Amino acid sequence: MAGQSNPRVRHLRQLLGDVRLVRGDLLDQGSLIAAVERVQPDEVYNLAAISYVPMSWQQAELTGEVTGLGVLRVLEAIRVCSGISASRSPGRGQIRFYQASTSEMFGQVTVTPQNEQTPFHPRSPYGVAKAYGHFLTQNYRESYGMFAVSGIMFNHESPRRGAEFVTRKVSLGVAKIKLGYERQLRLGNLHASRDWGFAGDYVRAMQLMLGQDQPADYVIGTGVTHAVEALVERAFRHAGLDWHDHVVTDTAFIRPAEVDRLCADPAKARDELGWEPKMGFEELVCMMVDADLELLAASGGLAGDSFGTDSW
Ligand code: F7E
Repeated sequence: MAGQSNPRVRHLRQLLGDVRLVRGDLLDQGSLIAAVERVQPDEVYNLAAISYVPMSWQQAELTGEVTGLGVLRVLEAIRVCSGISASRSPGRGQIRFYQASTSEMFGQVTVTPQNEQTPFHPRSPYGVAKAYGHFLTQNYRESYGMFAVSGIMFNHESPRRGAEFVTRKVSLGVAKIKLGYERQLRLGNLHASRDWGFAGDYVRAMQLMLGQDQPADYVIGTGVTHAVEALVERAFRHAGLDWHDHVVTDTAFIRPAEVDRLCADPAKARDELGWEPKMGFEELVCMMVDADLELLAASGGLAGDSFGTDSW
């Protein structure tokens, strides 16, 4: 389903080839019911959200509506279209539902690494809204017997990542500096640590989750964590540059509340789904830098110009 005013729809059309796009809006219950009725899907993946954490402080109410209540509307569309009544009648068929939950729900952790039992302490309106969607997904599974599951995904990246997120901001920044378009890269907190993996590996995990006999939630991450500074160092080194010569810390990119360190314990996914990440941190960072060097060389330095340079 594509949002009604998503500027990336044209870009999506080019990537998707023969895939048919149907409109739906997480703010509009009727549009979601109409989309589910029209498509009659076997599986629904809700990957839609306001997902840039700093934006969620600027637009906290909208984040609650889209990222939180949007999950309710998708679940309701599936429930209504499946003929499941509020009194838990079995309904027609079984549409399987995947909710993109997030490690941001763990937030300020007291236990490392984090698994499916780790308590939540979200540190942003985004994390709070995602926790609502997560519990609601569990609740519809338990209340209505729906096949509804959450993947608690740690950060997952690729060359298609938006340039406002730190991995892509760094890979684009390195490429611009290497090709002589810029001299500086302005970043926020270099000491925060994240468990970064390759998005393609995580999409494989989503599909595996919906292919199980029984619905269950899974933590998906690599189990290895790195500081933003290590990401920066590796990316600049790959391009033959020293980050100390180019990176400037800028308080404009410091968040009102930070999540200092996240690290996944993906043992359940490994044991029950047979899932393991195929790409490690170094390969991921180098791949993203190479992709942006190629992109910028082809576009004369214009790619990504509208992203990643504004503070939150
Ligand atoms: O920040 C630090 C920043 O914006 C990572 C989303 O997909 O993953 C993502 O959330 C870290 C933070 O991702 C800059 O303070 C330093 O500690 O790339 P990020 P995120 O906030 O972890 C989770 C799993 C999601 O669910 C989210 O939707 O990097 N950092 N300097 C910076 N971050 C940004 N964006 N820009 C900087 O200049």
